[in-house]
Amino acid sequence: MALLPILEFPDPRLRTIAEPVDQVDDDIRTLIDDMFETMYAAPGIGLAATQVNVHKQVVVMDISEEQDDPLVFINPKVTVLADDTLPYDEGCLSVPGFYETVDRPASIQVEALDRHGEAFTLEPDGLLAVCIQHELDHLNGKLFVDYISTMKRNRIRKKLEKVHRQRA
Ligand code: QAP
Ligand code: CO
Repeated sequence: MALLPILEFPDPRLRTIAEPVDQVDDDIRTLIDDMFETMYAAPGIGLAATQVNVHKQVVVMDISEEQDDPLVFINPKVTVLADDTLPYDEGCLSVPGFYETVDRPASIQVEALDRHGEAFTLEPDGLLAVCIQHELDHLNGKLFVDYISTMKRNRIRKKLEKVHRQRA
């Protein structure tokens, strides 16, 4: 197992479009295990491979209080089922310390492969629905800060750039 470094906004590598996984093999399962270790250590509730600079369509998630309900989504596809939306105060391991309200579709269906390459379908609601859409955005190079005003996004960018300078 390994802790992986997490890319932070405004790192341009977070804008990379992830490739589909063509074979769910042991290398992918090792990536998944390392992503869970990294997410649980943070701690976080969701992590996309993009955030650890691996540009494959792999997402791990666990929204349970006890961190005992790991979910894996490989090559996920989201279908919007209805036009109702849910506002949620979102954060992101790649935008540490900042939270903003984002509106997303509330009723969705998700199709994906699990860690054995088996297809499954979910109709999540609430936080799970929000989190899956947030993580799928990462695979498409998109961040939650893209949904807020340019002024707010630039303020966050400047503050994080300052943190990164002071770290260096
Ligand atoms: C995505 O986010 C998410 O700012 C997952 O300092 C979050 O795990 C989707 C985290 C909320 C929907 C709603 C954030 C940890 C973790 C921080 C996370 C921080 C430390 C964020
Ligand atoms: Co995120």
